[in-house]
Amino acid sequence: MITFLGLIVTILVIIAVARIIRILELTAKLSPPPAEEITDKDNNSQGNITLVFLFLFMFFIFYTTWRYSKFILPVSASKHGVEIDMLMNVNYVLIFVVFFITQILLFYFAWKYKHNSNRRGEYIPENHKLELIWTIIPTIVLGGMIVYGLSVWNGITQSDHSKETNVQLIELYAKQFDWTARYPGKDNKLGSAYFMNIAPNNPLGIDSLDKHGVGCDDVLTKELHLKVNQPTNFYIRAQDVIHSLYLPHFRLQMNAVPGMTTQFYFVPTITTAKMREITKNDKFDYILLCNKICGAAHYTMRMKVVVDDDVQFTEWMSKQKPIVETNVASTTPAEGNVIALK
Ligand SMILES: [Cu+2]
Repeated sequence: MITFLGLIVTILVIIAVARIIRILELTAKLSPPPAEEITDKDNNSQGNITLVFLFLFMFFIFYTTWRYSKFILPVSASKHGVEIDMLMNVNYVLIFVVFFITQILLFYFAWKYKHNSNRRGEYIPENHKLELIWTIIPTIVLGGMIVYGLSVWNGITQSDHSKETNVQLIELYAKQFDWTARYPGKDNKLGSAYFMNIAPNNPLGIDSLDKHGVGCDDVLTKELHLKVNQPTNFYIRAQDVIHSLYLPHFRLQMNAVPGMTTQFYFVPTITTAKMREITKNDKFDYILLCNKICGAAHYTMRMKVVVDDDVQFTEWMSKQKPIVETNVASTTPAEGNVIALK
């Protein structure tokens, strides 16, 4: 009897559970689960968050600019660098003006035109006038910047200095991973070079048959000394891969390419001593860096640069020894292969 009653109770419980499930199914059909409804309140709070973001964004832009301004290069130490700085500043002004206008409008519009159930959006499929304005103005501004930039660059690199007689010639020779400077000595002429002559005692491959080179008065140094206000012409060569001669304080950069000689003419204007006063840093030194990723030890490829006044430069130069190894083996280069530095 108890077994029979137990069976009936079990069956009734199963039926009851089945009915409850069915009831739940039916009620679910009557009222579908509430969709993610976005209310005006949600839109307002999201709109306000975009405004908060705008203020934080602007605050951090000014803060980081101020915080890291110490890493900005000091005043240019070369004559042409002043023009480069001017070009940079004009670019900065333009970029910042456009940046602030567009970013402020972007977040302001997101806040002002957030969805509102009492307002309908306006349908504007196209607006010729607006499109002309935002095409023509940037075209004129960017075109102007390109012309301005090119004229500055051409003025720096393509001026004719061939008639100047007091130009200091210096060869800068790049190889993995160091720089060597070569001064022409009293005759102010650099001897020619040929890569087959490269040897442990002739790292630049200078041609000993050339009377201006080995056996003459050329000087090799591992520190670059420049004379203040002295027009200087760098001849730049590389032994192995492309390097780049980079003197950030002089706003000067030129690639060093194997097999050819590149040049850069400039006038240093601030001595190391004066720059130490300007930067209020007793340990300040100019530096020459390689600015092309040229191999594993690329980051070590640097050379100290010193800008001397006349007296200091003469004194330093008098301590340097000319190359006198006249016995450097020399191979007569095939025509066209010789690198003549004149
Ligand atoms: Cu390099």
